Amino acid sequence: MENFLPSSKKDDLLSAELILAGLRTRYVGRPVYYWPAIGSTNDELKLLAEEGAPEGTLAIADQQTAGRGRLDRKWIAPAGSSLLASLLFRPTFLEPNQGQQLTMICSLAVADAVTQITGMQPALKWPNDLLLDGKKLAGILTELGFSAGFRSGEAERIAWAIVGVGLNVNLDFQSAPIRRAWPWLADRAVSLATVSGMRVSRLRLLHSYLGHVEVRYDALRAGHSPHQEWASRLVTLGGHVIIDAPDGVYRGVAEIVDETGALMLRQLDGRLRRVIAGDVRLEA
Ligand code: BT5
Repeated sequence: MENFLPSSKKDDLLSAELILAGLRTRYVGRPVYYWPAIGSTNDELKLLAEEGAPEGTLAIADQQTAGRGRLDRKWIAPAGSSLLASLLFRPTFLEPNQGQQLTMICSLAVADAVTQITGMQPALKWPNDLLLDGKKLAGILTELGFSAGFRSGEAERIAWAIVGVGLNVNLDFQSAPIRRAWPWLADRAVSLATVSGMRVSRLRLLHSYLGHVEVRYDALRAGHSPHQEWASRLVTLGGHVIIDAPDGVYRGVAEIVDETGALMLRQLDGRLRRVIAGDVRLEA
């Protein structure tokens, strides 16, 4: 198979002008900040958020020198290969513990875009992954900033929320250069190009994603929870799982996820444990 490393095809290029030229949204993706290379789009957008950037602002890069996953893990993406995009929300209508609903709508919107542009249907995996052929296609990193009211005792609110998406598009994790550089990803990661056997336009994926985010975020603001749809598409629900959580390793059956995105695990001793964050894998 072809290497799927960067090409000069127009379809594969990103720039603020190209992004804005084809954008059909009212506010999601506006304004757009594009960098050929930057540390992390989430970090840049956080600075912009603190300077008052509006809801919908998009920070996007062709390459990141310090791309992050959760718990400061690294996100790997060679130049020209991926969609690395962060969106700013100011969801003052959400309760402070409902931030995960933004991860839900953006995960669903990435899946919508992949299906619209390639016809493939990725699976969702709790809490923040998209999978194809059982391997990781995309990861989402949601970060929240809180503000307390002016008078003491007032409830704190979500002042800003940044949702960063890393989507593997035109790269082959089995190719020799990528295997050499990141051997641990070869069996765990996958790209749209590998599964479809074709190059996929990052620009078309991005436009589709932003459009779906806007529809879903408008619905969320109007009071429609994405929880049911998101939960119904999670691959791990109902299975015997092992969860590596920040405070320990837990085994059991992943029964449900609640409205806040927490996973309810029926442990081997019958007790139900609520897990807010962690990595889940099916028991072998
Ligand atoms: C995530 O973290 O999956 C969230 C990734 C979010 C990346 C985006 S890119 C735009 C924005 N700016 C940023 O700086 N970040 C966001 P987590 O669940 O912790 O998964 C991280 C783990 O996934 C790593 O430890 C690797 O094992 C694996 N990984 C790294 N790069 C990968 C890739 N390209 N494809 C699949 N898996 C990868």
